[in-house]
Amino acid sequence: MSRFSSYFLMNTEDVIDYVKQKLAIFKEDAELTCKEIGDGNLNYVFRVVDEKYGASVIIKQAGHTARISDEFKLSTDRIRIESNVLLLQDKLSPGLVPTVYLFDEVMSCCAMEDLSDYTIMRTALLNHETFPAFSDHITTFMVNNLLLTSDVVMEHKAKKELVKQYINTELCEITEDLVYTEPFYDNNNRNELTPGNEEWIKSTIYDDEDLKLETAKLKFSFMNNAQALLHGDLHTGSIFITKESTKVIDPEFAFYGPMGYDVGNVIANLFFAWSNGNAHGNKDFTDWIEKTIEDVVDQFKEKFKYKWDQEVTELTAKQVGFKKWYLSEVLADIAAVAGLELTRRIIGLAKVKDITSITDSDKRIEAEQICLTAAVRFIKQRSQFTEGKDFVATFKEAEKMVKGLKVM
Ligand code: SR1
Ligand code: MG
Repeated sequence: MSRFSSYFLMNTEDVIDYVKQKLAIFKEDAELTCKEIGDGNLNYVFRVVDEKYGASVIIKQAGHTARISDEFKLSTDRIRIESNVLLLQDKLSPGLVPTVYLFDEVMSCCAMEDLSDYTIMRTALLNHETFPAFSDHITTFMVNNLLLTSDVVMEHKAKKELVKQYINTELCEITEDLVYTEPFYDNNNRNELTPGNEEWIKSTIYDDEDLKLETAKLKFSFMNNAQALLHGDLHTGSIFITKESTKVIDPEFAFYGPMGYDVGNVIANLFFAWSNGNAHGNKDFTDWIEKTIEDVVDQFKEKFKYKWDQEVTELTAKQVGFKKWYLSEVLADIAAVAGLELTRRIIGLAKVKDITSITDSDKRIEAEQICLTAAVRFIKQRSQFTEGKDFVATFKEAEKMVKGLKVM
């Protein structure tokens, strides 16, 4: 009987044995080494390399709790979701995700293409690198995966089958708590406010009852609007990138939810990169980020409309005016989710390095206040964001307001 016929959490030695038994990637006389390279919040990621011939593979394994904290008890089923979603996304948007070689239900792990020629996008953005092809790649990824898994295109019974397959109870609960609830209520006492910014955050976020009403509406839309199969955690740490190529990874939070969730996450995380560039006075970089944010929104709209006309199958969705209405709802969700992501990464426990690595305390507080000022507008005035430039203009106004307040 194989020692991999019942689940245990593997170490690097186990992983070497595992790939020898389970995969046909390596030669008989390969000299395998293995390192745990994960830096995400949930899983263990091993890179196995044949030092003799150069072949390599990634093994990703889920534990029964989150890697960052035992407080989060999680089903290992998330690896099934991740593997299946990657396989589906590879069909819907070829070339934009890593190839999956194997999914192992018993060991709750999967084997996939090693992308070590790529850099995690957040790391590259922290070095203020720019990626001219990014907006084109990410908008193709989002339009194809979102529109083609929706009721607008799919036969409705087949779509409902997918909704069932991708019920993702525990990971959705993390998002419901960390994105939609705790940043506004601190109900689990897990928020972490930057010293010196507490009073401002209290009056701008915790005490704003109108804001909390809007976020309550958005939470119930997140839980009930099974619009499309989302990636579910599409931040710049879930993207591997080079100048020429983009690969989206880590869809373990995937489930059927509102399309704007993915696009809003991309936008918010680009604003975090902007904030880092701004704190370091790198105008060329912030100019590129502004242009990229505009392009992501505008290219998403254009590709969405084009794909809609090509692919729509549903009779009632062809009704004149419906496409325009549908897209306007998605755009409002994009703005709202951008606001929610900006808020939760600053107030909640899962932070982003773009902000935490700003060592000058005044500059960090300023960056946080700019993000949160824009976030409140994105949430409350969400139906007013119809073009890329609206997003950037609001952020720049927020910057002026926060800097103006400091002068007074
Ligand atoms: C406990 S998990 C915290 C965060 O990490 C993931 O990447 C998701 O963004 C989640 O909200
Ligand atoms: Mg992740």
